[in-house]
Amino acid sequence: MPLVQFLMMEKEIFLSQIYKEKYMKEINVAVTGGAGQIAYSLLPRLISGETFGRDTKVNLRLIEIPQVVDKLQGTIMELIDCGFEQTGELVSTSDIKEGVKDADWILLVGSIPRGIVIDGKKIEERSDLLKINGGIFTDQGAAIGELAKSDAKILVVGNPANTNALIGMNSANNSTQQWFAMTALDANRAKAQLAEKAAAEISSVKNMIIWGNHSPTMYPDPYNATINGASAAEVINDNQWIEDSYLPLVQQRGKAVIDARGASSAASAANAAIDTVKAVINPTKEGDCFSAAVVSDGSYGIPKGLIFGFPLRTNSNGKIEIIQGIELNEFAQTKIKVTTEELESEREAVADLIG
Ligand code: NAX
Repeated sequence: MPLVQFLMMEKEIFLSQIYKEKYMKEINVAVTGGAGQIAYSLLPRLISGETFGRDTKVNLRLIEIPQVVDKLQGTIMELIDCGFEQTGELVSTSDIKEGVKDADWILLVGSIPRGIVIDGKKIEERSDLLKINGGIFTDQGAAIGELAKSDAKILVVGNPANTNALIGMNSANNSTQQWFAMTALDANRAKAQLAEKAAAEISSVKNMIIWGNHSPTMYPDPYNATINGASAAEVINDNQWIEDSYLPLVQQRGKAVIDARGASSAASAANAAIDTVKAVINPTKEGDCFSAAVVSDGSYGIPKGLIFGFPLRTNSNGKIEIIQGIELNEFAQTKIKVTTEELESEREAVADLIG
């Protein structure tokens, strides 16, 4: 390589290093389930500048169970090889306390899946799943409440996401931190179905609200969603399709992906996690909302304290608000009642874990 070209390259590297050290903001992000499928799609996007901005260096802590933690070295090698300017420290650990210390964001992706065999018993029942994961989220919540930053944001992806978040939040017992359970994948799936049915651009679908639980009882609201500003249900004008096809399509999409792919949704789930983080840290555009489950303050008659999917917006001061005044027709009210009852029965099943 000619000397001049070599010197120019060296100068560029030197300047970018100085810029990084002097001017970049820094953020600590912890991810559990770091060696899992979703994490594989998620992690590069967390440290590429796409999610937290090009001016923010991301220190990433990957957390795994002790049996798997060594594998994270391979993931870290790949993350280094991506060569993103925004990459800060990359750490792997099986110690949740080390992982979440001073964290700004914590993505709780890891959990024990349905169907796993524990002590010779195949875990199939939702109540067993709730209890097993409950134990994990109690410890993780306590560590977060004690050690993460006071304004930390926590996004629970691992299922059963709403009730895991409920357990984690109660265990954290830190009112200045904010907990979310992910429903953005459901919202993206619902938007895609509505856009396809209306032969509209997906970017024209707004205000997609997922009410309730991230489970087949969720209600992906087609009446308040809009396509080019008009009610999606009115644009589509086919109530039978909405009730008989659209709702089951969205509610059962996860299972359909598993049946087709032989593995659960990973790229789209990672994408939804990124969408949620971006929606939380950036002001929401007028006339739109984002979907995630947060603790109910009694809005829309939902029992206080449940982690419930609501229409949310981030205001210009960075505060997350539950959007008020959305009209709910009789159909919506029936659906919301079902998902509320499911969440109440999940809360009942883990009552001993939430004090
Ligand atoms: P994988 O089984 O590929 O990965 C999970 C990883 O979590 C494993 O590597 C496991 O060792 C780790 N893990 C388990 N317990 C842990 C603990 N206590 N601390 C740290 N790590 C732990 O699952 P993946 O496909 O990545 O899915 C992860 C979770 O996301 C599952 O619970 C899944 O059901 C849930 N999903 C949630 C979605 C949502 O919209 N909220 C959609 C996609 C996905 O199904």
